[in-house]
Amino acid sequence: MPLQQSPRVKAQSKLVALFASDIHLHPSLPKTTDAFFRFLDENARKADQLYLLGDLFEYWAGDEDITTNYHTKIIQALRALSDSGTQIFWIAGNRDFLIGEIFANETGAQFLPDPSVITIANNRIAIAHGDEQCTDDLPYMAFRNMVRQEKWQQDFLRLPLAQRKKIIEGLRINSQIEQKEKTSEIMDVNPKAIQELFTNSKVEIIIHGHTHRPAKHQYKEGLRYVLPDWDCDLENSKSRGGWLEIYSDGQILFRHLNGSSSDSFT
Ligand SMILES: [Mn+2]
Repeated sequence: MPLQQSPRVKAQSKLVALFASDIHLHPSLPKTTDAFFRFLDENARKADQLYLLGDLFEYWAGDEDITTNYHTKIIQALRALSDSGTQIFWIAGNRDFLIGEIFANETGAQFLPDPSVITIANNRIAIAHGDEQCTDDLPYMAFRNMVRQEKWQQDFLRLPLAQRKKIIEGLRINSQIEQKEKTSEIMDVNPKAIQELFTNSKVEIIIHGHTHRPAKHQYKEGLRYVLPDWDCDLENSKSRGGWLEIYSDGQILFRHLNGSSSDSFT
């Protein structure tokens, strides 16, 4: 069998856009946080655009939380990136959908609806967090419908920040317990929801995260790229993470945290 070669990027082609999601930033994960800072400084600066497709934070209880030391550092790093000329686009995840105007103003990030259609290097691409396509998980979909309503969010954001954090912590523990009981199919995107996204948005490429199943899937409608989650704080040193890169000639590559690239994540 011939040795598989890492795909090469043609010299004349330019890095246009990067896509990352599910970094799950939290003060208890210092190595993951450092990897994200390196990504912003060393990689994202070379691109015209950075798309953050949800769950950048492990959770977000409201924009007042912006003033903690940990959050301030992240916001400054994002601001430095947008000031350097890289446009930052943002789609909310199921963990950080309460991020609001203050965050956008401080970082310079532009919020996009979920899903959105963008055009990069002549490719029409649908981008999404991915939770909306997990339609087999009925209890989650009901929860999502509730918390994505403006009225629910207004009421929730009226609670004191400490109380909000407590509620979210409780939800996280519950969802960890529930996830253990759900089958792996239920936790993945639904094939029909993906087909509808291809058809309704008239795209040949879908990029999303959320499922933590990094892969490149081929359909008759086109390609679906699933972004990895990040974790560099694992004891067994099996760090995971990475992002997708699109070049001006249309080439699409996965970039791993160690710098190597591949045509597919698996
Ligand atoms: Mn998610």
